[in-house]
Amino acid sequence: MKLKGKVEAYLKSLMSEGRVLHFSLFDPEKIHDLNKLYQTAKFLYDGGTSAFLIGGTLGISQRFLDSVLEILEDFDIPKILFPSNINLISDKADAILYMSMLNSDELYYVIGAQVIAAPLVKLSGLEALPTAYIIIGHGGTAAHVGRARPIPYENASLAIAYALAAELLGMRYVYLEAGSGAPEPVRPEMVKAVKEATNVTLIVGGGIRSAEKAVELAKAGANIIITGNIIEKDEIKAIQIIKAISGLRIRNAVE
Ligand code: 1GP
Repeated sequence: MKLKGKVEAYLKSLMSEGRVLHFSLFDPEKIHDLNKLYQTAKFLYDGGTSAFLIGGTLGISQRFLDSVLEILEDFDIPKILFPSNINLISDKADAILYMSMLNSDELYYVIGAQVIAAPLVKLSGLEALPTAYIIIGHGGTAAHVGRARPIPYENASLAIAYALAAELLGMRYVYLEAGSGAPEPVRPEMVKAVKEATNVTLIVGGGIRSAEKAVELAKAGANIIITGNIIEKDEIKAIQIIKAISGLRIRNAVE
């Protein structure tokens, strides 16, 4: 099924039932075997993941990105780009998190890359999901490369201010990112505070490694939970996370 142009509606329809979604993140830079990618993708798809997110911080070739997307084509869920830079764009995906790293000190990550990529995104027909990317706490490689000034884990009021600014600017998605492999994920207190203060679709990722933590964040108000590292390290745990949050029905729905 071609989902280009229908991704946001698809996600909304799931969320309107009170579902919390799970996106499986694949970092092409860490994929060494496309057969293995297919097996893993099938396992996650059969387990009930809602979408595949494709992205990473370090560079990869366009050809390899296309090969990864061709492998994922078999699965009937959205393939969404999660680009760290302008090289991670392919019309073989359905949609793109069209992101601005709001707490970067580097103008390039706030608006520069977006300007360079805009004509290409338009031409590709990719569905753009306007997303505020906000780095929290540890921040990982994304914080380092993106020259972020991470918001401390406990500073929920600052996170609210950023998320509100994003909403007032018209962004429909806010991604609270603790960084891939972060020792501590975003705290539920911050997720709850941001959810209560805004009406955006709230994405939370970075350092989520257990079903308990994922459920805690979902109950706090996350609409979409992202996991990346755990998929590479422990597929069974990844499935447990998917199953745990897909069983939830929460009145977090975005209006
Ligand atoms: C990173 O939020 C994502 O951008 C996922 O983080 O790899 O720690 O799951 P993990």
